[in-house]
Amino acid sequence: MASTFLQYFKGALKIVLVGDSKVGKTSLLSRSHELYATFSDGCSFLKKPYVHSEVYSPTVFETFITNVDTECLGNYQANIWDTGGYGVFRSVRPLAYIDADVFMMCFDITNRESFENLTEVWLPEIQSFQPNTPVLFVGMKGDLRTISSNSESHCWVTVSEAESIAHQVGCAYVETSAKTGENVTSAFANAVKIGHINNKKLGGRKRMKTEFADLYLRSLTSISSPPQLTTDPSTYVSDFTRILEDVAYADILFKFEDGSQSIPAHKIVFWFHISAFRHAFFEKNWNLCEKFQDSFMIKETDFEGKTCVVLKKWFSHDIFVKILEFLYTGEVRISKNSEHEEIDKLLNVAKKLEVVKLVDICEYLLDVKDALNHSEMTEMSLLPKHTVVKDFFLDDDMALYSDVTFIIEGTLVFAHKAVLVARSPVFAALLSDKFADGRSPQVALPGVDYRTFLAVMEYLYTDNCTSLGNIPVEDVLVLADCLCLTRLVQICEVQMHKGLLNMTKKDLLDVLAFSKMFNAKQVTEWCLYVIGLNFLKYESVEKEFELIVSEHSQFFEKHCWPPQDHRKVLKKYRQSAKRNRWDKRQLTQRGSSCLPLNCHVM
Ligand SMILES: Nc1nc2c(ncn2[C@@H]2O[C@H](COP(=O)(O)OP(=O)(O)OP(=O)(O)O)[C@@H](O)[C@H]2O)c(=O)[nH]1
Ligand SMILES: [Mg+2]
Repeated sequence: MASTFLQYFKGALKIVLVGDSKVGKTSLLSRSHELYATFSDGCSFLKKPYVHSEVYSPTVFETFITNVDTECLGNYQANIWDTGGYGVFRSVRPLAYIDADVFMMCFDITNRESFENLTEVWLPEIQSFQPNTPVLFVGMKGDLRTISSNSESHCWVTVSEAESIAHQVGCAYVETSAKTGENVTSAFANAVKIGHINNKKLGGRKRMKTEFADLYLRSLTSISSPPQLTTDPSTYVSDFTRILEDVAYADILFKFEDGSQSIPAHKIVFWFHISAFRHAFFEKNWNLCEKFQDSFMIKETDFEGKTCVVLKKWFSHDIFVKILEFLYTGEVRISKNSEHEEIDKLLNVAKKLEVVKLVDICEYLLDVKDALNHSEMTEMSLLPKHTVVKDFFLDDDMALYSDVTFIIEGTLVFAHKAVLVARSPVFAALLSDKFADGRSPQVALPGVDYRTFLAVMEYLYTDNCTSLGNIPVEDVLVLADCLCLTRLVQICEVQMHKGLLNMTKKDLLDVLAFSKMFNAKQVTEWCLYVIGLNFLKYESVEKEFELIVSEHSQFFEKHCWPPQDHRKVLKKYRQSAKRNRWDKRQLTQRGSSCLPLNCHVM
């Protein structure tokens, strides 16, 4: 802490914001920076414009000095502390409570639980540490009250309810909105007034006289930011380009009447995207193919084990390659600057074969269609969005055209070597070596859950894993790791890390052991980061903790917070809190409440 900061810090009224995660504490403070000049750059007080963001990032700890304008007390210097609402920060949070002059207890008016937690969680917590510090109830996101059509709004906390509980606690209630700025000045002015009156009542400010005061005089290093989770770039396009180029598992051969070189391909790619071929190959419905008579002809007899399709003379080899590239990868390898003639030809073939998405793209390239949904147009995968994954892999028709079958929990799942081999190095080894005799193998995977397997198959075929929210992400991660699908492991990690901030000590240690076992390196780092922020809490898990610390000593040297000195003070402070147990029953006996009474909203 810079010495100038300390200088302001000693005289300022200390306001601490507490409340559940995501109720809007940090957003309220960002709005306050627009209203009040804040000392944040280390040399001057500045105002910063507020920009509302829907993107949320959790707070661990923040503090700054600001000038709060109040009607009756003038410009009042305040030291404001923002705390993180997540349970996992519980052990470090009290560091912000030391010598607090007033607490702003925040809840989200649209989240009843966050309101109930004011008396269930937050009052007991802060009162055990600071029994003589007054509080102010602050309802957040007041702007949402104007959305009357919301079907859940009948569950929201009403103003009269909030005022009634505040009254029982013996404090005032202010409703604000960081988004619109409504009542923000009123909330802070009230907090200052309440803190000021209480200090006067107690005979002057007690700050810097407590046994913890020297904590503030030492430097408190800032918290290192949480590790950033990343996902490798997709290899879908390059994998599917390889499938197109690899003739090994081709089951169809396109021949050209004009004598151009034949092209081997895979029937499965045509399943969804070209209905003409679907009718022909899968449904054997030749009548439906009649309208394509002037485009292609399917030979009933196989050629080298492949179905032979003869493309009529007017088909250009180069244009057909572009069609195939699109069907396999979703990419149109033609630029907007290409000759109109070439795009026209592609459009013509796309129309003939009824490849609807490609027709859209060509028309866009020819400026016939606007670019509005261009990204939607080019997004392509073997299974279009509306496909039910289960129907695709379990379909009996698919059995005819699959060349590998899995037996998962007694159910047959039909798949295609070409896709599996290109997408997973483990499948590449398993299917190319062991079953090189050309048979359609059946592979039993005992112990693998059926829904988990379908989720991984969906990823292999489409690059998406839409069921991740509905099935245990850990199961998908384990299978992804077994199949060396690094990117899918990372996708699971992004999903998994969200839960880590609200985990109990034991659960977090279990996740750490799990992530180490299954190469979830980013989750491992997150677990260590969270442990680093909760050293005091984890120290009590003696043996297991010692092992973790010795194994990752370098990590903890860098990422342990707060520093050793502060941890000692925090320990002492926590011990003192044990003497101040707060009982919820005090709510009903307002007169005897140990909470200092306050003034009313201005
Ligand atoms: N509509 C609306 N949304 C808000 C308002 N204030 C915050 N939010 C949204 O609520 C989410 C959480 O806001 P934060 O300010 O980060 O929440 P927090 O209480 O600091 O959360 P922790 O740091 O985890 O304790 C964000 O996505 C904000 O966009 C508000 O006044 N109105
Ligand atoms: Mg925050």
